[in-house]
Amino acid sequence: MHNEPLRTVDPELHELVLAEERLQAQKIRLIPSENYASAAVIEATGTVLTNKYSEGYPGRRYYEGQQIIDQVEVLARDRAKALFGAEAANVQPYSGSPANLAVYFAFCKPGDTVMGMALPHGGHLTHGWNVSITGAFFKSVQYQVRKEDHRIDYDQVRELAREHRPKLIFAGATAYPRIIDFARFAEIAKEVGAIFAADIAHIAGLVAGGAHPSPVPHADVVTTTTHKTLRGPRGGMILCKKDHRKAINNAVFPGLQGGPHNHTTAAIAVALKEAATPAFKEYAAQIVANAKALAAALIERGYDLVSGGTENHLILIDLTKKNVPGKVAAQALDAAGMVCNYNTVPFDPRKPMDPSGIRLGTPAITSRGMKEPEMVKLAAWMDRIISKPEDAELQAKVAAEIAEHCKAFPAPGIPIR
Ligand code: DSN
Repeated sequence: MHNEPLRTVDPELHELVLAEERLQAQKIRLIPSENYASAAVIEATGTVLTNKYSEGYPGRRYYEGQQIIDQVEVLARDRAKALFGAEAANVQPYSGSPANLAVYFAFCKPGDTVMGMALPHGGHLTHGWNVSITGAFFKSVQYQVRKEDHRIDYDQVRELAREHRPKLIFAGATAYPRIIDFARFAEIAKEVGAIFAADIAHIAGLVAGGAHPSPVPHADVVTTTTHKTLRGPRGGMILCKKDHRKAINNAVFPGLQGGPHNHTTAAIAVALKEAATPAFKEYAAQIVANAKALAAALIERGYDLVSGGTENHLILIDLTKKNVPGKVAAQALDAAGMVCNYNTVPFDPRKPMDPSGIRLGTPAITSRGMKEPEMVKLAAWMDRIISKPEDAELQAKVAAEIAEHCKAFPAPGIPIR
């Protein structure tokens, strides 16, 4: 029983995995935080490293038998430091939210003032939004984008920081299509004596591949997930200046977590090795080129893009002028083989569960080898569906066209069956 394959032990679950494989292979996946991990990354996550407990850090563990695990973690840590040019790295956070919580725990006490970008303006829940523990346990001051151009209002960031003197300032976003000026944030943080944390979860692959400026020279701490543009397993990572290494390590373990997920650490090491290759640099540049091409093709078809376009991997469309709610559009697109998510747009008059926009990203389709000509086709497919979101027959027809189209672009990590 213990050595039988999944298909024998649990045919029901095995069939669900195969069905998800088919979905991921046949659809154009446009959620900007998703990707296709390579076969090697997936293989590393499915290894016996999952069997081992290793609370502590390499050379200082609370369990014996760490001869191999220590080497795995050191490899991942060293590769992270080398790839991003960081003085210290912690590869144990279970994902992005725990990584961010560790930063709060390292530098703040409950009730302290913190600053981050408001969620409806593109920030993340853990940057102090009110429904998150980070908004409930800290006094959170939220900055926004400007109404006229949807760019971060750095003057407002500075004014708020001078007024509220936060302990910690977060930069980083989940729905911001523009380059973030990390040097400017660092200047503001320095002026008010705050710790500057850059959350690069969305853009870590772009930073590693040289397609977005790096926060590492400017920030005290940099947090990231490892599974978005970086194309690793689901996990998290914290880079920091060496003066903060102890505080960050203590905050992750024993502060927040128990044993690290060693199979994930191994897969992060693999992803970091892949991210150090010339091919990854090309991929990072192509993500941005694809996003720009898709944005241009959508603008040509009369779509209203937040900030007027993109400089990174994502696009936010405000569908107000098209008279289609974001949720309706996202559901129609999914039925037609294009998976995205509905999303608030800055100053959205509608509710988060029924907002005005949709969010698109190019990392996953770039990993499949799609380039600019495919972005023009994609905009045409999207436009056909959004123009008639109630037409189920059209959705089925486009879904079949897309499934056929996808055959020419095999998805990394998915066996061809
Ligand atoms: N849930 C992620 C995203 O989709 O942007 C952020 O954590």
